Amino acid sequence: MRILILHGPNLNLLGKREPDVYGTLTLEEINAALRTLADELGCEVSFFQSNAEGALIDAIQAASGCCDGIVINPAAYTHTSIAIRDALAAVAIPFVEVHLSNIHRREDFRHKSLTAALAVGQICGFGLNSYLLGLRSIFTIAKKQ
Ligand code: CA2
Repeated sequence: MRILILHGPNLNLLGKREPDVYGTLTLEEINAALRTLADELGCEVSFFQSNAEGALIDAIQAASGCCDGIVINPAAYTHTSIAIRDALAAVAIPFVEVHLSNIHRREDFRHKSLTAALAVGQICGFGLNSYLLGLRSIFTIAKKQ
């Protein structure tokens, strides 16, 4: 089983800026923790981060036929990208939407997600654990399919 972990724009800055909002872990440390969990679960994981909407869409399309599940933090594109939503709908791979922060207790414009309605579920507000819970959840779903 193979799970794709997708990180959206600016998440490459994790650990370097705004630690009060997003914590002190770097993206590399988050990916390392996900790899450790994937080894425990017995699944393969691949990682992709981009600041570009089109590159994220290409990665979603490329997952078709090779990935059984997706954990995605679309970052700011959560709130704006119909194109990412359409790509997720087109590939029809089960996915979990994750966020480090609790988007529902932040600015109003972060309350809306264009992708959550297509997701198996949304996990937000738990920092690294949002990703780890996301991986555990999508692993369980994908195993049943
Ligand atoms: O809480 C999350 O995971 C978000 O997806 C993070 C996005 C934000 O636009 C969403 O509303 C919620 C922002 C990611 C930017 O990450 C940074 C990390 C360090 C410094 C600056 C930005």
